[in-house]
Amino acid sequence: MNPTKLNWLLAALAAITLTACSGNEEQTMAQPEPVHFKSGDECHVCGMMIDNFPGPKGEAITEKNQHVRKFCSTRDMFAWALQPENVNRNHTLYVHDMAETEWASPDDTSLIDAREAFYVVGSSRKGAMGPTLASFGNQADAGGFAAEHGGEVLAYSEITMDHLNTGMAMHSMDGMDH
Ligand code: CU1
Ligand code: ZN
Repeated sequence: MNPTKLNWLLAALAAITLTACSGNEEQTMAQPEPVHFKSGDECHVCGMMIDNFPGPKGEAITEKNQHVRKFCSTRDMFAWALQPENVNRNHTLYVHDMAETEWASPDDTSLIDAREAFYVVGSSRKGAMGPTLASFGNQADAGGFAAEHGGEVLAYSEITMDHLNTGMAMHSMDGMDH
């Protein structure tokens, strides 16, 4: 390769890198709206009928094909979202804000962005799969819940598989198709 060509190549590479770095304002695609739960919906992880159970639910709208996955509990939503094939995907995730709705039968008008939510892990309140993560739109509400029912407040990004399994009943992952 002659020097002129090399210089040209380097300049071109630099330009590409610059473009990539200034991608901050890359088009933010409109986030899909939450889908309401309906009677007969089954949990994508465990297969249970979702509306028979108390506690916050979760749902995912997949990044690629906008497939809707519904979960009986925030616990099962995380069990799916933290799988290696999902954890780095930008799936849209929703959970109920338990400050806005009843534990016994969460209302879908209070679905919030799961990635912005705060979670109480290890409280005494049970969801569909037993111990679960109580989800809240704001940290103070999560703190209030933890003061009353025990547990620790964590942000979405702080939650790991360990939080799902500590004190939580293990159950078969047989229904775990993706
Ligand atoms: Cu279940
Ligand atoms: Zn489930």
